[in-house]
Amino acid sequence: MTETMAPNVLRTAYQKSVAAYWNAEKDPVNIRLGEVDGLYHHHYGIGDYDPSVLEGPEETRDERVIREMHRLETAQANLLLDHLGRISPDDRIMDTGSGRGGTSFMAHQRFGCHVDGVTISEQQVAFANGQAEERGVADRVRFHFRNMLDTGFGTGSLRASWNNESTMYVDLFDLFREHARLLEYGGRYVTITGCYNDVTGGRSKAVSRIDEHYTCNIHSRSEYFRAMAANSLVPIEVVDLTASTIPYWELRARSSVATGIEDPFLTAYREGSFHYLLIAADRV
Ligand code: GPP
Ligand code: MG
Repeated sequence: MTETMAPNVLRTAYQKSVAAYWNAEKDPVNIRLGEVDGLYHHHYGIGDYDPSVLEGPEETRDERVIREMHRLETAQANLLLDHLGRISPDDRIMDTGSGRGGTSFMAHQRFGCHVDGVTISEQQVAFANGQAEERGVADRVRFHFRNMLDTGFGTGSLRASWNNESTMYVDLFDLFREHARLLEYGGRYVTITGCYNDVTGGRSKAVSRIDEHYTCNIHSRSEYFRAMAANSLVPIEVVDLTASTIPYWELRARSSVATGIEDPFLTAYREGSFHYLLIAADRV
């Protein structure tokens, strides 16, 4: 990919603290699910779980639940990819806040195109590039230690880009300015995100607990549309996934890999102070 060097990846004390969190992260809720089939996700799940995973022999219940949670997380990434539009093998697309690479590898499997992932965690870059080597796709799927607000990639070089649950670490106006710069005319941007509800007011206690847990700053719903409109990104589809992510959190709360953040998510979604949204937009 055409790129200039983007030095000073970590520019602020805040960005350094977020990088430190992800460099140290080895949570079973992510590692054990990734081990199911080698796709390591850093996002949540959608769809109903099969209740039979909670029944059956006690000795194998844990493994059944882990597999089922992983299946719901993979379904979430597939839904995001369904909204990227037509991508051909020569196209370039970007996974913004790429984590351990799960969505990037799924995108490459589906479209056969070039995928560049960016993350401010050097551990995640190393892990995901290792996976790309193991999968034999390192010539097409690459991960970079870059700041998503200033990637250094070429202007107009992308057919599509996305943030799968990573917008809550950055200012949305700065973020969408960079996506708009990178996307070609008519290119597609997609995000799946949690946002707080303007109708119920500011951050609820449950939303604040989620922010505290991940060191992030969840934005309001309206902020997404203001920041897109200001940066030549025109929404074409908005899908409220709140009802379809609740079963994932219910199953996760009963699993051996629960982290303690399950109750705040369930409370925030059920009380209506928080939504799980997919937004797809075109660059004009
Ligand atoms: C982490 O996924 C996701 C975030 C930090 C973004 C917060 C998302 C919102 C919708 C507010 P993960 O898979 O690393 O988290 P966990 O370790 O809890 O599974
Ligand atoms: Mg996870």
